Amino acid sequence: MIQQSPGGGTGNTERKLMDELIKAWDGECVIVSHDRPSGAWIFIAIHSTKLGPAIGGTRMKHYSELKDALEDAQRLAAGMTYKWAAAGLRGGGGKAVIALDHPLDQQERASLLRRYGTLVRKHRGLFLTGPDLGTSSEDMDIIAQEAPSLVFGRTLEAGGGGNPAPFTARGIFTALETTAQRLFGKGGLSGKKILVQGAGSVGRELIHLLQGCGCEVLFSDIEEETVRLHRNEKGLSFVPPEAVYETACDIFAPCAVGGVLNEESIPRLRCRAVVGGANNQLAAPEDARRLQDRGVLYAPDFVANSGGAIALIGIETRGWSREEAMRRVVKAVRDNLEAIYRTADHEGISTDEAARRLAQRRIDEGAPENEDS
Ligand code: PPY
Repeated sequence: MIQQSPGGGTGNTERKLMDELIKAWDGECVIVSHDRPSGAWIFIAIHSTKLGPAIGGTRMKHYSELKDALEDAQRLAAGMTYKWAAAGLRGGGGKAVIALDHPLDQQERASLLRRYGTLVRKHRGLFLTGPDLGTSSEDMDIIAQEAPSLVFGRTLEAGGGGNPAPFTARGIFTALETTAQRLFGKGGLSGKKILVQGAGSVGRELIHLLQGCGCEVLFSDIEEETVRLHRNEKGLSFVPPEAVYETACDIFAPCAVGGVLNEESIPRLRCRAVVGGANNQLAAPEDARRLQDRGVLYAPDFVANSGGAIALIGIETRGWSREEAMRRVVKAVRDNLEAIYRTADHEGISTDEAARRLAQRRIDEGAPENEDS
């Protein structure tokens, strides 16, 4: 539950922390709205519009503190700036967070999404959105009723690109193959032990792809129902959440929450590489160096998980078929990651630093659309 004073505002300390977050941020602006009927707070963080209008998903969930919702929006928006730039697409970085005050029934949820759609429309194309954690293609249909042509990832029936998860998973799978080839040579992923943290919409698809190529898949999740399904029906080995970091595996694939690679978890890792789909996997920039020092090869998250974003933009603005989108995703992720690993090696820098340099170069040049991506 969001800490609120009786007047519905936030407490003084929290207010100060939020002031600090906004002052310290290197992004352009944050649009803040309090949705009175539902009590939800909405943050639309616009990190950079240098390459184009800000485009990023809408995340909807509960936060134990409101400042965490603001910080999430800001960090995720910055990630989108790098994601679009690295992919060679003309999009700016933005992300929206709808921080729920209490659980909503279907009707309340739909009305909130409509009011949110109106808010997006009022900004006249500064920010375009799509599905993210806690929102679906069906939710995008509702938002798009109020904000036509500003929403990606609507249902196929409504004429949208649908659920991006299969494309995101394919991109992560490609990142795993590219990384395995670098580490283990020709045999690649075959026979390798991969630990997938989080079997949600993307994790589930990834597990399916890994099973199809002769990997030994371990998984972890916090949802009882998901654990039951994967353990009993799919026969996968389950790793309890508290044992994930010290479990020996070839590649660790975080596909759940952000911030899992930190000062405390990195020394415990027993894997050769980290390649996953979660956004903002590094808790702090220096964690990239910590991984490097431990000899763990890290596929920068905004490259490994860019498949969904690339596919939705291609399908909805360039007329790509789903097959073509899949091909483009594979090529973009593989080419970028190979270049990043090469640069990191040559320059003796972390892979995260190499990926940021690649993206920053495209931002500084105001890079034209990469027709290959
Ligand atoms: C992400 O990749 O994190 C996204 O937010 C994907 C996305 C893609 C297209 C529109 C909005 C969000």
